[in-house]
Amino acid sequence: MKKILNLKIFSVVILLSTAALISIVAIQGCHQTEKREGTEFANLTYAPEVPSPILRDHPSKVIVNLETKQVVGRLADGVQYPFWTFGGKVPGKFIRIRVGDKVEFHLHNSPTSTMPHNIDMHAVTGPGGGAPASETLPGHSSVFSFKAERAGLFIYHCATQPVPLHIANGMYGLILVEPKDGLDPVDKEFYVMQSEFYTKDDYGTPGLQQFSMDKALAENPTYVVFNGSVGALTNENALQAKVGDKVRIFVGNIGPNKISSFHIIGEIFDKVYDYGGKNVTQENVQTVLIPAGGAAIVEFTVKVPGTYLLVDHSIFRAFNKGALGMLKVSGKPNKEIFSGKQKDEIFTETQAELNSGAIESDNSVSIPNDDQPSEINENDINAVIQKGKQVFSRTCIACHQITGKGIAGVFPPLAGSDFLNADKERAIGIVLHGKKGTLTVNGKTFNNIMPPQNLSDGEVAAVLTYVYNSFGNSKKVVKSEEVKKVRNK
Ligand code: HEC
Ligand SMILES: [Cu+2]
Repeated sequence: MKKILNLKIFSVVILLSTAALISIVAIQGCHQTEKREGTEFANLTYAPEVPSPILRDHPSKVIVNLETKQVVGRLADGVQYPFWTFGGKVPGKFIRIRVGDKVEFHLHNSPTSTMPHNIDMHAVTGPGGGAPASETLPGHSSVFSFKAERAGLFIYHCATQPVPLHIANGMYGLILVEPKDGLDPVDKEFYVMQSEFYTKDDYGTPGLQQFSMDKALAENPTYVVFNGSVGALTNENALQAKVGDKVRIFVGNIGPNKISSFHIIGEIFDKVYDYGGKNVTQENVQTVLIPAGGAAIVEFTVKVPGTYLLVDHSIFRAFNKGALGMLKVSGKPNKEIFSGKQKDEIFTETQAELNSGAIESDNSVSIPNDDQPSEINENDINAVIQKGKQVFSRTCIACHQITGKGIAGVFPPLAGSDFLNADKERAIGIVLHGKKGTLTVNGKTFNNIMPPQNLSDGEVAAVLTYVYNSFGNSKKVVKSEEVKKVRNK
C-alpha cells in the first residue's frame, strides 16, 4: 500500500518536472511565437458597439464569419441609398482578435447580391490583404486563413473591381488586433467610422439616391458621415457615458477621398495611438489626423456632464455634410473644472472703450446695411418676400440652412415646420428673443440655443413672411405692427 503511494508521488514529481522542462524550452525557444491553443468563434458587433476585450493570454485559432449584402438603407432623414455592406450595415462589423491568432476567415456573399465581393484587411500580410483569396460570387462562401502578425487597429474593405465603387458604396469596417498584454482597461469603448457618400442629388434631397461618379472624381462628397448615415450618432443615437468614465474610441476613416481631422468639441484626448499603431504616440491632443484608409485610437476621461460633439474639424463637413456625432455625459457638474455660464450682462460701445482703457481715437467703422431702411410698402408682398429672403440669407442660413431644412438633431427645420406654422406670434417671439430648452418640430426633439436676432421690426416681419411663403409653409404674412406688439409685450 505504502509502496504504491510512494510510486504515485514519484511519478507525479516526474510528470511535473517534465512539464516544467517543456515550458522552459517553450519560453526560451519560442518567445516570438506563443503556443496557440483552442478554437473560438469571433463575436462581431455593429457600430458603435465594440466586442468585449480579449482576456486570454495566448493566441488561438479564431473563426470569423462575415456576410456581404446589398441593402437599401437610410443615409439621412428621408434619404435612402443602395448600400453594399459587410454584415448588412455601414460600417461593417467590428472584428476583434489578438496578436498571434490564426484567423480562419469565412466570407459569405449573399445569394441576393448582384456581384462578387471580397475582403482586403490591412491587418493581413499577404497578397491583396486577402482580397484575391476571398473573391466570392453571389451565393458562395470563401475560406482563407492568416496569422495576425502585428497588433494595431486596421481598416478592412472590399477590393473587387471597380474597387473605388465598392468602397464608396459602403464596404468597409475595422479589425482590432490586440497586443499580447491587451489594452488598458477602460469604462467605455466605441466604434466610430468616417466615410463619404457621393450622390447625384444635393445633400438632403429626399428619396432613393444614385452614386455620382463625377462628384467622386472631383472628390466633392455630398455627405460626410460617422457610422454610415447623417444622425447615426446624434440625439437618441448619441454615445453615452458617465462623469468619471474613461472612454476609448476606435476611429476609422475610409475616405474614399478625404482625410479626417477628428475632434471632440470640449474634450482633450489624454492619449492617442496615431495611425492606429500599437503605441501611444501623443498625449493631450485636440485634433487627430486620420488618413483615408487609416485609423486612430483616442482615449480621454469625461469630467463634466453635457453633450460633446464629435466632428471632422474640416467644419463644413460637420455642420453641412453630416460629419457630426454626440457623446452625452451624465452625472454631477464639477464647477472647479467648468463653471457653466456665470454672468450675462449688457455690453456697449462705451463699455468696450472703458475696457480697452482708451477713448481718444475713434477707429470704429460703421458697416453699411444696404437693405436697412424699410422703405418698402408692406402691402407689396413680393417686395416683402424679396427683402425677407435677403435677411434670411444674411442671418438664418448659418443654422437653418439655405434649404430651410436645418441640421438633424442640431438646428430644427423651418421647412414644413409644424411648430412654425402653428403659431405666428410664437415665431415672432423666437426671432426677437431667441429660444432655448427643448422644442419639438415634426416629431423630432431639439434642445439647443437660438440667440436673439438683432433685427428691426420690418426685418423680422419680412424674414418671417419669406419663411412662411417658402419651403412648403403655411403662407402667412407678418406685419411690422405685429412684431412691434410682441416686442413691447
Ligand atoms: C445660431 C443659429 C441660429 C440662427 C442664426 C437662427 N436660428 Fe432659429 N433656431 C435655432 C435653434 C438652435 C432653434 C431651436 C432652439 C431650441 O432648441 O430651443 C431655433 C428655432 C427656431 C424656430 C422654431 C422652431 C422651428 O423650426 O420652427 C424658428 C421659427 C426659427 N428658429 C426661426 C429663425 C429665423 C427666421 C432666423 C433668422 C432670422 C433664425 N431662426 C436664425 C438656431 C438659429
Ligand atoms: Cu464589394
